Amino acid sequence: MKTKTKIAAIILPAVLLFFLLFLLAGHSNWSLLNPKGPIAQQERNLMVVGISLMLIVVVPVFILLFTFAFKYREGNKAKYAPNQRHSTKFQLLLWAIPTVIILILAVINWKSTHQLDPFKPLISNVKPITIQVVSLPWKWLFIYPEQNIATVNFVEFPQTTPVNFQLTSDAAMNSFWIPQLGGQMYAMAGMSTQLHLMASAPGSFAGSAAEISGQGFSGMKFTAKAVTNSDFDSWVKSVQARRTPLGLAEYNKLAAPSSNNPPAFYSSTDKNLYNNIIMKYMMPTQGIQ
Ligand SMILES: [Cu+2]
Repeated sequence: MKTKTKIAAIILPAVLLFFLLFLLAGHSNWSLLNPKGPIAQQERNLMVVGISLMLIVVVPVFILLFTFAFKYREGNKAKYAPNQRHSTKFQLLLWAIPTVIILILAVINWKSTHQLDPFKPLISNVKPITIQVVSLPWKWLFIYPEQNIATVNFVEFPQTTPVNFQLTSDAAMNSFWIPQLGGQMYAMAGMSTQLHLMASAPGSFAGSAAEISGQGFSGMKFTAKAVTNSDFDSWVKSVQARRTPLGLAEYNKLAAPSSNNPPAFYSSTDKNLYNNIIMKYMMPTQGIQ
């Protein structure tokens, strides 16, 4: 190998490696690489493992691309072999590496797809909390059936407690996403989906609508706040103490289109509100009119 080829063969992988390390450094805005809960952590690891395995093919391909272009450039006296047709060794290598990588990826993905099924409750000694989520145009409504309160564009729950989100929509289909806690889940009218998440420590996490749903979509953001158990209890009491019940009239106002809604808090809700919203699309005469 000539000196220049050697230099290229060292610099190229070094640049790629540096870029990869920069990506993995966990820049604060890159929430997917900065997980704050067990589900998001496993999903991040899965992404890193998958990308690393694929780089085993991608990095050599790019190194070879530049090496060949440099070696067989005009004016260089590289060996000219126009009758070269077949190399069993090379063919074996060419097929074996991707086959092994795909087998490893298949096993890892099969296992983690079942392990990280969003509908599967998390294993924990702590009693889970249920929060019902309704996608409205263009805001998120959170109903706490156990605490009998509701909020808009703000959701609070205790840390290290499994959160059982039940999701539906009283409008177009949408996607509920708290990137630092886990992947998205669809919210669809006339049915209820589930998403099980948990925060490992107190903190505020950005939540959004990950599916374009119309005019006010960009303002359909919320804060997900994880707090200690005692902080959660006192927060629930403070919301219950407000005199702002979420009756049918208030709900219908909320369900009407509006954009960039600030957080709102309701001291009580109708026990069947969530089910009625679903039934509205199943049996129109039984649900909310
Ligand atoms: Cu799809």
